[in-house]
Amino acid sequence: MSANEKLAKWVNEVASVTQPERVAWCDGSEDENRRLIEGMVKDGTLLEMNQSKYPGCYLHRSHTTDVARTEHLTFICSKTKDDAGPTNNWMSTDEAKTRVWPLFQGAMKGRTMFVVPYLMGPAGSPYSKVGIELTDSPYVVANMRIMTRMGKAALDHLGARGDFCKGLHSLGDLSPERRFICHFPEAREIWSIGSGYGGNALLGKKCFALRIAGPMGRDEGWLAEHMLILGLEDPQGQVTYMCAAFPSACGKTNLAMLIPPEGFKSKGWKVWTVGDDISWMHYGPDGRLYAINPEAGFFGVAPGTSDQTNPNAMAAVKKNTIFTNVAVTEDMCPIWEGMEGFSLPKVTDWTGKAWPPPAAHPNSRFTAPAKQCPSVSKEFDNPQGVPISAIIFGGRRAKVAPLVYQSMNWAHGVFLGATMASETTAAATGQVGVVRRDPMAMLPFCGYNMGDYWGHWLKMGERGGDKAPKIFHVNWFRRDVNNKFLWPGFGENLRVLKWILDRVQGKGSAVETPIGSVPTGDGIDTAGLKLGAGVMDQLLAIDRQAWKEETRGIQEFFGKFGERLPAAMREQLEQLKKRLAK
Ligand code: SAT
Ligand code: MN
Repeated sequence: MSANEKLAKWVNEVASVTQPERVAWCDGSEDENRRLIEGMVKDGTLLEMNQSKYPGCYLHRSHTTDVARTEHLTFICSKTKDDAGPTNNWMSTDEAKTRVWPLFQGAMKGRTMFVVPYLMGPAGSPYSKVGIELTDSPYVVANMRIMTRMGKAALDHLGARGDFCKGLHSLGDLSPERRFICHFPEAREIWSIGSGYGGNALLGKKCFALRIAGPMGRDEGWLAEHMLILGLEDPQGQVTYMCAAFPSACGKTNLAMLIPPEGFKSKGWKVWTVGDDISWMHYGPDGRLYAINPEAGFFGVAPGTSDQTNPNAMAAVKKNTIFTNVAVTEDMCPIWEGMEGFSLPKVTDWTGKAWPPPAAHPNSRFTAPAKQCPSVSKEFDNPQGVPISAIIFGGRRAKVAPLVYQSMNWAHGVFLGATMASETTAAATGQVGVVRRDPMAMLPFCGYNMGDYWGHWLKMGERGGDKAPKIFHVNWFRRDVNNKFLWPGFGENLRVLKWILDRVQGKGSAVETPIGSVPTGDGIDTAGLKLGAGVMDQLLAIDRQAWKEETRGIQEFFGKFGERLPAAMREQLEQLKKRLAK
Protein backbone atom coordinates (compact mmCIF):
# COMPACT_ATOMS: atom_id res chain seq x y z
CA MET A 1 0.00 0.00 0.00
CA SER A 2 0.99 3.62 -0.37
CA ALA A 3 0.27 6.80 1.52
CA ASN A 4 -0.59 8.46 -1.77
CA GLU A 5 -4.35 8.96 -1.73
CA LYS A 6 -4.73 9.49 -5.44
CA LEU A 7 -2.99 6.17 -6.02
CA ALA A 8 -5.05 4.24 -3.47
CA LYS A 9 -8.26 5.64 -4.94
CA TRP A 10 -7.33 4.75 -8.52
CA VAL A 11 -6.28 1.20 -7.59
CA ASN A 12 -9.68 0.67 -5.93
CA GLU A 13 -11.55 2.08 -8.89
CA VAL A 14 -9.74 -0.15 -11.37
CA ALA A 15 -10.11 -3.23 -9.17
CA SER A 16 -13.86 -2.69 -8.96
CA VAL A 17 -14.03 -2.74 -12.77
CA THR A 18 -11.50 -5.47 -13.60
CA GLN A 19 -12.52 -7.65 -10.61
CA PRO A 20 -9.27 -9.48 -9.90
CA GLU A 21 -9.21 -12.31 -7.39
CA ARG A 22 -6.61 -10.38 -5.43
CA VAL A 23 -4.56 -7.19 -5.54
CA ALA A 24 -0.79 -7.41 -4.91
CA TRP A 25 1.35 -4.33 -4.28
CA CYS A 26 4.87 -4.89 -5.62
CA ASP A 27 7.90 -3.75 -3.63
CA GLY A 28 10.51 -4.94 -6.12
CA SER A 29 12.29 -7.12 -3.53
CA GLU A 30 14.29 -10.28 -4.25
CA ASP A 31 11.83 -12.28 -2.24
CA GLU A 32 8.82 -11.08 -4.17
CA ASN A 33 10.60 -11.73 -7.47
CA ARG A 34 11.49 -15.29 -6.42
CA ARG A 35 7.86 -16.05 -5.52
CA LEU A 36 6.60 -14.61 -8.80
CA ILE A 37 9.09 -16.62 -10.82
CA GLU A 38 8.33 -19.83 -8.95
CA GLY A 39 4.65 -19.36 -9.75
CA MET A 40 5.37 -18.74 -13.43
CA VAL A 41 7.65 -21.80 -13.70
CA LYS A 42 4.90 -23.86 -12.12
CA ASP A 43 2.20 -22.75 -14.55
CA GLY A 44 4.48 -22.84 -17.60
CA THR A 45 4.62 -19.06 -18.23
CA LEU A 46 8.40 -19.36 -17.77
CA LEU A 47 10.75 -22.23 -18.52
CA GLU A 48 13.89 -22.52 -16.49
CA MET A 49 17.08 -22.08 -18.51
CA ASN A 50 20.18 -24.13 -17.75
CA GLN A 51 20.87 -22.74 -14.26
CA SER A 52 24.54 -23.67 -14.15
CA LYS A 53 25.31 -21.90 -17.45
CA TYR A 54 22.62 -19.20 -17.24
CA PRO A 55 21.85 -18.63 -13.55
CA GLY A 56 18.65 -16.73 -12.89
CA CYS A 57 17.62 -16.92 -16.55
CA TYR A 58 14.21 -17.92 -17.87
CA LEU A 59 12.47 -18.37 -21.19
CA HIS A 60 9.03 -17.09 -22.07
CA ARG A 61 7.21 -18.17 -25.22
CA SER A 62 4.58 -15.62 -26.10
CA HIS A 63 1.34 -16.34 -27.93
CA THR A 64 2.23 -16.78 -31.63
CA THR A 65 -0.01 -13.86 -32.61
CA ASP A 66 1.59 -11.61 -29.99
CA VAL A 67 5.22 -11.16 -30.97
CA ALA A 68 5.78 -7.46 -31.69
CA ARG A 69 4.33 -4.01 -31.24
CA THR A 70 1.07 -3.67 -33.16
CA GLU A 71 1.17 -0.12 -34.46
CA HIS A 72 -2.24 -0.32 -36.17
CA LEU A 73 -3.81 -1.07 -32.77
CA THR A 74 -1.98 1.76 -31.02
CA PHE A 75 -3.95 4.98 -30.53
CA ILE A 76 -3.45 8.52 -29.32
CA CYS A 77 -6.67 9.61 -27.61
CA SER A 78 -6.16 13.37 -27.56
CA LYS A 79 -8.96 15.94 -27.48
CA THR A 80 -8.82 16.54 -31.22
CA LYS A 81 -7.61 14.45 -34.15
CA ASP A 82 -5.35 17.31 -35.14
CA ASP A 83 -3.55 17.13 -31.80
CA ALA A 84 -2.59 13.53 -32.60
CA GLY A 85 -1.60 14.57 -36.11
CA PRO A 86 -1.40 12.71 -39.41
CA THR A 87 1.18 10.14 -38.27
CA ASN A 88 -0.85 8.68 -35.39
CA ASN A 89 -4.00 6.59 -35.16
CA TRP A 90 -6.48 8.74 -33.29
CA MET A 91 -9.42 7.67 -31.18
CA SER A 92 -11.65 10.14 -29.38
CA THR A 93 -11.79 9.78 -25.62
CA ASP A 94 -15.53 9.08 -25.96
CA GLU A 95 -14.91 6.27 -28.40
CA ALA A 96 -12.20 4.84 -26.13
CA LYS A 97 -14.73 4.84 -23.30
CA THR A 98 -17.35 2.97 -25.29
CA ARG A 99 -15.08 0.72 -27.37
CA VAL A 100 -12.08 -0.08 -25.17
CA TRP A 101 -13.07 0.47 -21.54
CA PRO A 102 -15.79 -2.25 -21.58
CA LEU A 103 -13.08 -4.79 -22.46
CA PHE A 104 -11.59 -4.19 -18.99
CA GLN A 105 -14.91 -5.09 -17.35
CA GLY A 106 -14.18 -8.27 -15.37
CA ALA A 107 -10.98 -8.78 -17.42
CA MET A 108 -8.92 -9.80 -14.37
CA LYS A 109 -11.43 -12.31 -12.93
CA GLY A 110 -9.56 -15.21 -11.36
CA ARG A 111 -6.24 -13.36 -11.78
CA THR A 112 -4.04 -11.25 -9.55
CA MET A 113 -3.85 -7.53 -10.26
CA PHE A 114 -0.31 -6.36 -9.56
CA VAL A 115 0.27 -2.75 -8.57
CA VAL A 116 3.68 -1.94 -10.04
CA PRO A 117 5.17 1.41 -8.98
CA TYR A 118 8.16 2.25 -11.14
CA LEU A 119 10.57 5.12 -11.45
CA MET A 120 11.77 6.24 -14.87
CA GLY A 121 15.24 7.68 -14.30
CA PRO A 122 17.80 7.59 -11.49
CA ALA A 123 16.66 7.83 -7.88
CA GLY A 124 16.88 11.40 -6.65
CA SER A 125 16.98 12.93 -10.12
CA PRO A 126 14.92 16.08 -10.69
CA TYR A 127 14.24 14.66 -14.16
CA SER A 128 12.88 11.25 -13.06
CA LYS A 129 9.15 10.48 -13.23
CA VAL A 130 6.92 7.94 -11.53
CA GLY A 131 4.58 5.58 -13.33
CA ILE A 132 2.21 3.02 -11.88
CA GLU A 133 1.29 -0.01 -13.95
CA LEU A 134 -1.67 -2.12 -12.93
CA THR A 135 -1.31 -5.44 -14.70
CA ASP A 136 -2.60 -9.00 -14.54
CA SER A 137 0.59 -10.40 -16.11
CA PRO A 138 3.31 -11.63 -13.74
CA TYR A 139 5.64 -11.80 -16.79
CA VAL A 140 5.15 -8.07 -17.23
CA VAL A 141 5.98 -7.51 -13.55
CA ALA A 142 9.19 -9.53 -13.83
CA ASN A 143 10.21 -7.56 -16.93
CA MET A 144 9.33 -4.20 -15.36
CA ARG A 145 11.55 -5.12 -12.43
CA ILE A 146 14.50 -5.36 -14.80
CA MET A 147 13.57 -2.47 -17.08
CA THR A 148 12.82 0.12 -14.38
CA ARG A 149 13.62 1.04 -10.80
CA MET A 150 10.57 -0.75 -9.48
CA GLY A 151 8.85 -0.78 -6.07
CA LYS A 152 10.20 1.12 -3.10
CA ALA A 153 12.42 3.55 -5.07
CA ALA A 154 9.36 4.65 -7.02
CA LEU A 155 7.04 5.02 -4.01
CA ASP A 156 9.73 7.01 -2.18
CA HIS A 157 10.03 9.36 -5.15
CA LEU A 158 6.23 9.64 -5.40
CA GLY A 159 5.59 10.52 -1.78
CA ALA A 160 2.13 11.18 -0.41
CA ARG A 161 1.22 13.94 -2.85
CA GLY A 162 3.28 13.24 -5.93
CA ASP A 163 1.76 12.70 -9.36
CA PHE A 164 2.23 9.69 -11.58
CA CYS A 165 1.44 8.32 -15.03
CA LYS A 166 -1.47 5.87 -14.79
CA GLY A 167 -0.98 2.70 -16.82
CA LEU A 168 -3.63 0.00 -16.90
CA HIS A 169 -2.71 -3.27 -18.57
CA SER A 170 -4.59 -6.53 -18.98
CA LEU A 171 -3.79 -9.53 -21.12
CA GLY A 172 -7.52 -9.74 -21.84
CA ASP A 173 -7.98 -12.78 -24.08
CA LEU A 174 -4.79 -11.97 -26.09
CA SER A 175 -6.85 -11.72 -29.23
CA PRO A 176 -5.66 -9.15 -31.81
CA GLU A 177 -9.40 -8.52 -32.41
CA ARG A 178 -9.71 -7.14 -28.91
CA ARG A 179 -6.27 -5.56 -28.60
CA PHE A 180 -5.86 -1.83 -28.04
CA ILE A 181 -3.02 0.31 -26.77
CA CYS A 182 -4.55 3.71 -25.97
CA HIS A 183 -2.72 6.82 -24.79
CA PHE A 184 -4.35 9.85 -23.21
CA PRO A 185 -1.68 12.56 -23.34
CA GLU A 186 -3.81 15.19 -21.59
CA ALA A 187 -4.61 12.91 -18.64
CA ARG A 188 -1.12 11.25 -18.72
CA GLU A 189 -2.84 7.87 -18.85
CA ILE A 190 -2.42 4.56 -20.74
CA TRP A 191 -4.83 1.67 -21.31
CA SER A 192 -3.44 -1.48 -22.87
CA ILE A 193 -5.38 -4.68 -23.39
CA GLY A 194 -4.96 -7.87 -25.41
CA SER A 195 -1.16 -8.11 -25.65
CA GLY A 196 1.57 -9.26 -23.29
CA TYR A 197 4.49 -8.35 -25.54
CA GLY A 198 7.24 -5.75 -25.23
CA GLY A 199 6.29 -2.17 -25.90
CA ASN A 200 2.59 -3.08 -25.96
CA ALA A 201 2.67 -4.27 -22.35
CA LEU A 202 5.74 -2.94 -20.53
CA LEU A 203 4.07 0.45 -20.21
CA GLY A 204 7.11 2.30 -18.86
CA LYS A 205 8.90 1.94 -22.18
CA LYS A 206 7.38 3.34 -25.38
CA CYS A 207 3.97 4.18 -23.89
CA PHE A 208 5.12 6.33 -20.98
CA ALA A 209 8.77 7.20 -21.68
CA LEU A 210 7.99 8.31 -25.25
CA ARG A 211 4.30 8.75 -26.13
CA ILE A 212 3.23 10.34 -22.82
CA ALA A 213 6.59 11.88 -21.86
CA GLY A 214 6.77 13.59 -25.29
CA PRO A 215 3.81 15.90 -24.63
CA MET A 216 5.03 16.38 -21.04
CA GLY A 217 8.39 17.53 -22.41
CA ARG A 218 6.67 19.86 -24.86
CA ASP A 219 4.76 21.49 -21.99
CA GLU A 220 7.70 21.55 -19.58
CA GLY A 221 10.59 22.34 -21.97
CA TRP A 222 12.47 19.06 -22.39
CA LEU A 223 12.83 16.23 -24.91
CA ALA A 224 11.78 12.55 -24.68
CA GLU A 225 13.57 10.75 -27.49
CA HIS A 226 14.02 7.29 -29.03
CA MET A 227 17.79 7.47 -28.62
CA LEU A 228 20.71 5.56 -27.20
CA ILE A 229 23.17 7.46 -25.00
CA LEU A 230 26.89 6.67 -25.15
CA GLY A 231 30.11 8.09 -23.80
CA LEU A 232 33.09 8.07 -26.17
CA GLU A 233 36.38 8.00 -24.27
CA ASP A 234 39.46 9.19 -26.17
CA PRO A 235 43.06 8.09 -25.47
CA GLN A 236 43.49 11.09 -23.10
CA GLY A 237 40.64 9.71 -20.98
CA GLN A 238 38.20 12.46 -21.86
CA VAL A 239 34.61 11.24 -22.31
CA THR A 240 32.24 12.95 -24.77
CA TYR A 241 28.55 11.99 -24.68
CA MET A 242 26.35 11.49 -27.71
CA CYS A 243 22.75 10.46 -28.32
CA ALA A 244 21.64 8.58 -31.42
CA ALA A 245 18.20 7.87 -32.84
CA PHE A 246 17.60 4.84 -35.05
CA PRO A 247 14.33 3.01 -35.68
CA SER A 248 13.65 -0.19 -33.69
CA ALA A 249 15.97 -3.08 -34.54
CA CYS A 250 18.53 -0.94 -36.45
CA GLY A 251 21.45 -1.45 -34.07
CA LYS A 252 21.01 1.07 -31.22
CA THR A 253 21.96 -1.58 -28.67
CA ASN A 254 25.04 -2.56 -30.68
CA LEU A 255 26.23 1.04 -31.06
CA ALA A 256 25.63 1.83 -27.39
CA MET A 257 27.84 -1.15 -26.41
CA LEU A 258 30.42 -0.85 -29.18
CA ILE A 259 33.90 -2.32 -28.71
CA PRO A 260 36.47 -0.39 -30.77
CA PRO A 261 38.52 -2.19 -33.43
CA GLU A 262 41.97 -3.41 -32.36
CA GLY A 263 44.09 -0.43 -33.41
CA PHE A 264 41.77 1.93 -31.54
CA LYS A 265 41.19 -0.18 -28.45
CA SER A 266 44.92 -0.48 -27.80
CA LYS A 267 45.28 3.31 -27.97
CA GLY A 268 42.65 3.74 -25.28
CA TRP A 269 39.43 4.40 -27.20
CA LYS A 270 36.39 3.12 -25.35
CA VAL A 271 32.60 3.37 -25.51
CA TRP A 272 30.57 3.61 -22.29
CA THR A 273 26.88 2.69 -22.29
CA VAL A 274 24.39 5.04 -20.64
CA GLY A 275 21.29 3.85 -22.50
CA ASP A 276 20.29 1.81 -25.54
CA ASP A 277 16.77 2.98 -26.37
CA ILE A 278 15.42 6.11 -24.70
CA SER A 279 16.88 9.47 -23.74
CA TRP A 280 15.23 12.24 -21.71
CA MET A 281 17.07 15.53 -22.26
CA HIS A 282 16.89 18.70 -20.17
CA TYR A 283 18.95 21.87 -20.11
CA GLY A 284 21.11 21.87 -17.00
CA PRO A 285 22.17 24.81 -14.81
CA ASP A 286 25.25 25.41 -17.00
CA GLY A 287 23.10 25.78 -20.12
CA ARG A 288 24.16 22.46 -21.64
CA LEU A 289 21.74 19.73 -22.67
CA TYR A 290 21.88 16.74 -20.28
CA ALA A 291 20.52 13.24 -20.93
CA ILE A 292 19.29 10.60 -18.55
CA ASN A 293 18.30 7.08 -19.48
CA PRO A 294 14.86 6.60 -17.91
CA GLU A 295 15.28 2.81 -18.07
CA ALA A 296 17.29 0.38 -15.93
CA GLY A 297 17.55 -2.52 -18.35
CA PHE A 298 17.83 -3.54 -21.98
CA PHE A 299 15.01 -5.09 -24.01
CA GLY A 300 17.30 -6.03 -26.87
CA VAL A 301 16.76 -7.90 -30.13
CA ALA A 302 18.37 -11.35 -29.81
CA PRO A 303 18.95 -12.55 -33.41
CA GLY A 304 22.24 -11.29 -34.78
CA THR A 305 23.64 -10.62 -31.30
CA SER A 306 26.88 -12.55 -30.82
CA ASP A 307 30.37 -12.44 -29.32
CA GLN A 308 31.36 -11.07 -32.71
CA THR A 309 28.75 -8.30 -33.06
CA ASN A 310 28.13 -7.35 -29.42
CA PRO A 311 30.24 -9.08 -26.74
CA ASN A 312 28.98 -6.63 -24.08
CA ALA A 313 25.37 -7.63 -24.67
CA MET A 314 26.36 -11.31 -24.64
CA ALA A 315 28.01 -10.79 -21.24
CA ALA A 316 25.00 -8.86 -19.94
CA VAL A 317 22.56 -11.72 -20.70
CA LYS A 318 24.57 -14.46 -18.95
CA LYS A 319 22.50 -14.19 -15.75
CA ASN A 320 19.23 -12.79 -14.35
CA THR A 321 17.82 -12.39 -17.86
CA ILE A 322 14.40 -13.14 -19.27
CA PHE A 323 14.53 -14.43 -22.83
CA THR A 324 11.39 -14.14 -24.93
CA ASN A 325 10.80 -16.22 -28.07
CA VAL A 326 14.41 -17.31 -28.56
CA ALA A 327 15.28 -20.92 -29.48
CA VAL A 328 16.92 -23.29 -27.00
CA THR A 329 19.60 -25.96 -27.21
CA GLU A 330 19.15 -29.49 -25.91
CA ASP A 331 20.60 -28.44 -22.55
CA MET A 332 18.25 -25.43 -22.28
CA CYS A 333 20.65 -22.65 -23.23
CA PRO A 334 19.37 -19.73 -25.31
CA ILE A 335 20.31 -19.75 -28.98
CA TRP A 336 19.37 -17.76 -32.06
CA GLU A 337 20.32 -17.03 -35.63
CA GLY A 338 23.74 -15.41 -35.75
CA MET A 339 24.84 -16.59 -32.30
CA GLU A 340 27.95 -18.76 -31.92
CA GLY A 341 27.11 -22.46 -32.11
CA PHE A 342 23.83 -21.84 -33.88
CA SER A 343 24.20 -24.62 -36.43
CA LEU A 344 23.63 -27.18 -33.68
CA PRO A 345 21.35 -29.81 -35.18
CA LYS A 346 19.07 -30.10 -32.18
CA VAL A 347 17.49 -26.78 -31.50
CA THR A 348 13.98 -26.21 -30.26
CA ASP A 349 12.41 -23.21 -31.94
CA TRP A 350 10.64 -20.27 -30.34
CA THR A 351 7.27 -22.05 -30.44
CA GLY A 352 8.64 -25.12 -28.64
CA LYS A 353 8.86 -27.35 -31.72
CA ALA A 354 11.68 -28.75 -33.86
CA TRP A 355 12.84 -25.90 -35.97
CA PRO A 356 11.79 -25.05 -39.40
CA PRO A 357 13.63 -21.70 -39.63
CA PRO A 358 13.53 -19.18 -38.16
CA ALA A 359 14.50 -20.91 -34.91
CA ALA A 360 14.32 -17.72 -32.86
CA HIS A 361 11.54 -15.29 -33.73
CA PRO A 362 13.09 -12.35 -35.68
CA ASN A 363 11.82 -10.03 -32.91
CA SER A 364 12.85 -12.32 -30.04
CA ARG A 365 14.33 -10.40 -27.14
CA PHE A 366 16.42 -10.47 -23.98
CA THR A 367 15.48 -8.45 -20.92
CA ALA A 368 18.69 -7.82 -18.97
CA PRO A 369 19.71 -5.44 -16.15
CA ALA A 370 21.87 -2.58 -17.49
CA LYS A 371 24.24 -2.92 -14.56
CA GLN A 372 25.29 -6.36 -15.85
CA CYS A 373 26.73 -4.85 -19.01
CA PRO A 374 30.56 -4.63 -18.81
CA SER A 375 30.49 -1.28 -20.65
CA VAL A 376 27.89 0.35 -18.38
CA SER A 377 28.82 3.97 -17.72
CA LYS A 378 29.94 5.16 -14.28
CA GLU A 379 27.41 7.96 -14.79
CA PHE A 380 24.50 5.54 -15.20
CA ASP A 381 22.86 6.61 -11.92
CA ASN A 382 23.99 10.23 -12.03
CA PRO A 383 20.84 12.23 -11.19
CA GLN A 384 22.03 15.10 -13.42
CA GLY A 385 22.62 12.80 -16.39
CA VAL A 386 25.42 13.36 -18.90
CA PRO A 387 26.11 16.47 -21.05
CA ILE A 388 25.38 15.79 -24.72
CA SER A 389 27.76 17.12 -27.39
CA ALA A 390 26.35 15.39 -30.47
CA ILE A 391 22.99 14.11 -31.63
CA ILE A 392 23.05 11.49 -34.37
CA PHE A 393 20.11 10.51 -36.56
CA GLY A 394 20.28 7.34 -38.59
CA GLY A 395 18.24 5.17 -40.86
CA ARG A 396 18.52 1.90 -42.69
CA ARG A 397 18.91 3.02 -46.30
CA ALA A 398 20.29 0.95 -49.16
CA LYS A 399 20.81 4.12 -51.21
CA VAL A 400 20.87 7.93 -51.05
CA ALA A 401 22.13 8.69 -47.52
CA PRO A 402 25.94 8.73 -47.17
CA LEU A 403 27.80 7.01 -44.33
CA VAL A 404 27.85 10.22 -42.30
CA TYR A 405 27.30 13.96 -42.67
CA GLN A 406 26.92 16.96 -40.42
CA SER A 407 24.09 19.47 -40.43
CA MET A 408 24.87 23.13 -41.08
CA ASN A 409 23.17 24.30 -37.88
CA TRP A 410 20.48 23.25 -35.41
CA ALA A 411 17.47 24.02 -37.65
CA HIS A 412 19.07 22.10 -40.51
CA GLY A 413 19.76 19.29 -38.02
CA VAL A 414 16.09 19.22 -37.06
CA PHE A 415 15.33 18.98 -40.79
CA LEU A 416 17.65 15.95 -41.07
CA GLY A 417 15.79 14.30 -38.21
CA ALA A 418 12.38 15.26 -39.57
CA THR A 419 13.14 13.79 -43.00
CA MET A 420 14.79 10.56 -41.86
CA ALA A 421 13.65 7.45 -43.64
CA SER A 422 14.33 3.80 -42.97
CA GLU A 423 13.50 0.31 -44.16
CA THR A 424 11.02 -1.37 -41.77
CA THR A 425 12.13 -4.20 -39.44
CA ALA A 426 10.54 -7.08 -37.52
CA ALA A 427 10.12 -4.94 -34.38
CA ALA A 428 6.61 -4.09 -35.52
CA THR A 429 3.96 -6.27 -37.11
CA GLY A 430 3.76 -5.67 -40.87
CA GLN A 431 5.88 -5.80 -44.01
CA VAL A 432 9.65 -5.83 -43.45
CA GLY A 433 12.08 -3.91 -45.66
CA VAL A 434 9.90 -1.15 -47.10
CA VAL A 435 11.21 2.41 -46.88
CA ARG A 436 9.08 4.70 -44.76
CA ARG A 437 9.65 8.17 -43.34
CA ASP A 438 10.50 7.78 -39.68
CA PRO A 439 11.25 11.25 -38.29
CA MET A 440 13.71 11.14 -35.40
CA ALA A 441 12.90 7.36 -35.29
CA MET A 442 9.75 8.55 -33.51
CA LEU A 443 7.08 7.71 -36.10
CA PRO A 444 5.44 5.05 -33.88
CA PHE A 445 6.26 6.87 -30.63
CA CYS A 446 5.41 10.57 -30.95
CA GLY A 447 2.37 11.15 -28.76
CA TYR A 448 1.32 14.42 -30.37
CA ASN A 449 1.21 16.21 -33.71
CA MET A 450 4.58 15.70 -35.31
CA GLY A 451 4.54 19.21 -36.77
CA ASP A 452 4.30 20.59 -33.23
CA TYR A 453 7.05 18.18 -32.20
CA TRP A 454 9.42 19.65 -34.78
CA GLY A 455 8.43 23.09 -33.57
CA HIS A 456 9.40 22.03 -30.05
CA TRP A 457 12.75 20.74 -31.32
CA LEU A 458 13.41 24.10 -33.01
CA LYS A 459 12.66 25.95 -29.76
CA MET A 460 14.94 23.66 -27.77
CA GLY A 461 17.81 24.53 -30.13
CA GLU A 462 17.19 28.26 -29.83
CA ARG A 463 17.33 27.90 -26.09
CA GLY A 464 20.67 26.08 -26.24
CA GLY A 465 22.33 28.54 -28.62
CA ASP A 466 26.05 27.82 -28.97
CA LYS A 467 25.85 25.18 -26.27
CA ALA A 468 23.29 23.04 -28.10
CA PRO A 469 24.67 19.72 -29.38
CA LYS A 470 25.84 19.43 -33.00
CA ILE A 471 23.59 17.29 -35.20
CA PHE A 472 24.70 14.51 -37.58
CA HIS A 473 23.17 11.82 -39.79
CA VAL A 474 24.61 8.33 -40.33
CA ASN A 475 23.72 5.33 -42.49
CA TRP A 476 25.50 2.03 -41.80
CA PHE A 477 23.34 0.21 -44.32
CA ARG A 478 24.30 1.57 -47.74
CA ARG A 479 24.59 -1.15 -50.39
CA ASP A 480 26.52 -1.53 -53.65
CA VAL A 481 25.12 -2.44 -57.08
CA ASN A 482 25.18 -6.12 -56.07
CA ASN A 483 23.08 -5.28 -53.00
CA LYS A 484 25.99 -5.98 -50.63
CA PHE A 485 26.60 -3.77 -47.61
CA LEU A 486 29.44 -1.33 -48.30
CA TRP A 487 30.33 -0.62 -44.67
CA PRO A 488 31.33 -3.35 -42.18
CA GLY A 489 29.44 -1.69 -39.32
CA PHE A 490 29.53 -2.84 -35.67
CA GLY A 491 32.89 -2.04 -33.98
CA GLU A 492 34.14 -0.24 -37.09
CA ASN A 493 31.42 2.38 -36.53
CA LEU A 494 33.84 3.83 -33.97
CA ARG A 495 35.69 5.39 -36.91
CA VAL A 496 32.58 7.41 -37.71
CA LEU A 497 32.06 8.35 -34.06
CA LYS A 498 35.65 9.59 -34.02
CA TRP A 499 34.98 11.89 -37.00
CA ILE A 500 31.89 13.18 -35.21
CA LEU A 501 34.00 13.85 -32.12
CA ASP A 502 36.57 15.66 -34.26
CA ARG A 503 33.82 17.87 -35.70
CA VAL A 504 32.41 18.62 -32.27
CA GLN A 505 35.89 19.76 -31.26
CA GLY A 506 36.13 21.98 -34.36
CA LYS A 507 38.50 19.60 -36.14
CA GLY A 508 37.99 16.84 -38.71
CA SER A 509 38.06 17.52 -42.42
CA ALA A 510 34.88 17.87 -44.41
CA VAL A 511 33.56 19.20 -47.68
CA GLU A 512 30.46 21.35 -47.90
CA THR A 513 27.86 19.68 -50.10
CA PRO A 514 24.23 20.56 -50.80
CA ILE A 515 23.09 18.20 -48.03
CA GLY A 516 25.61 19.21 -45.35
CA SER A 517 29.26 18.60 -44.43
CA VAL A 518 30.54 15.24 -45.62
CA PRO A 519 33.95 13.86 -44.58
CA THR A 520 36.74 14.27 -47.13
CA GLY A 521 38.16 11.01 -48.48
CA ASP A 522 40.71 10.95 -45.65
CA GLY A 523 38.37 12.46 -43.03
CA ILE A 524 37.54 9.08 -41.60
CA ASP A 525 40.39 7.11 -40.07
CA THR A 526 40.51 3.84 -42.01
CA ALA A 527 43.86 2.59 -40.66
CA GLY A 528 43.76 -1.19 -40.42
CA LEU A 529 40.44 -1.44 -42.23
CA LYS A 530 40.44 -3.41 -45.47
CA LEU A 531 37.97 -1.49 -47.61
CA GLY A 532 37.93 -2.23 -51.35
CA ALA A 533 39.18 0.41 -53.78
CA GLY A 534 36.67 3.19 -54.20
CA VAL A 535 34.39 1.93 -51.45
CA MET A 536 34.86 4.99 -49.24
CA ASP A 537 34.00 7.19 -52.24
CA GLN A 538 30.81 5.20 -52.79
CA LEU A 539 29.94 5.46 -49.09
CA LEU A 540 30.31 9.22 -49.15
CA ALA A 541 28.92 9.86 -52.62
CA ILE A 542 26.00 12.21 -53.10
CA ASP A 543 23.83 11.36 -56.05
CA ARG A 544 22.15 14.66 -56.93
CA GLN A 545 19.46 12.96 -58.99
CA ALA A 546 18.54 10.63 -56.11
CA TRP A 547 18.52 13.59 -53.73
CA LYS A 548 16.23 15.56 -56.02
CA GLU A 549 13.83 12.62 -55.91
CA GLU A 550 14.26 12.57 -52.15
CA THR A 551 13.14 16.21 -51.93
CA ARG A 552 9.95 15.28 -53.78
CA GLY A 553 9.28 12.54 -51.20
CA ILE A 554 9.95 15.04 -48.40
CA GLN A 555 7.63 17.61 -49.96
CA GLU A 556 4.85 15.04 -50.15
CA PHE A 557 5.44 13.97 -46.56
CA PHE A 558 5.54 17.56 -45.29
CA GLY A 559 2.28 18.22 -47.16
CA LYS A 560 0.47 15.97 -44.68
CA PHE A 561 1.10 18.42 -41.85
CA GLY A 562 -0.57 21.46 -43.40
CA GLU A 563 -0.58 24.43 -41.04
CA ARG A 564 1.16 22.48 -38.30
CA LEU A 565 4.41 22.26 -40.31
CA PRO A 566 6.82 24.86 -38.87
CA ALA A 567 7.78 27.48 -41.46
CA ALA A 568 11.44 26.78 -40.70
CA MET A 569 11.03 23.22 -41.99
CA ARG A 570 9.44 24.40 -45.24
CA GLU A 571 12.28 26.90 -45.55
CA GLN A 572 14.91 24.15 -45.03
CA LEU A 573 13.37 22.13 -47.84
CA GLU A 574 13.37 25.13 -50.20
CA GLN A 575 17.02 25.84 -49.42
CA LEU A 576 17.97 22.21 -50.01
CA LYS A 577 16.21 22.26 -53.37
CA LYS A 578 18.09 25.43 -54.32
CA ARG A 579 21.45 23.99 -53.31
CA LEU A 580 20.77 20.83 -55.31
CA ALA A 581 19.77 22.82 -58.39
CA LYS A 582 22.99 24.86 -58.42
O1 SAT B 1 8.74 -3.79 -28.31
S1 SAT B 1 9.46 -2.59 -27.90
O2 SAT B 1 8.69 -1.40 -28.29
O3 SAT B 1 9.64 -2.58 -26.47
C1 SAT B 1 10.99 -2.55 -28.62
C2 SAT B 1 11.08 -1.80 -29.88
O4 SAT B 1 10.28 -1.96 -30.79
O5 SAT B 1 12.02 -0.98 -30.00
MN1 MN C 1 13.25 1.12 -29.43
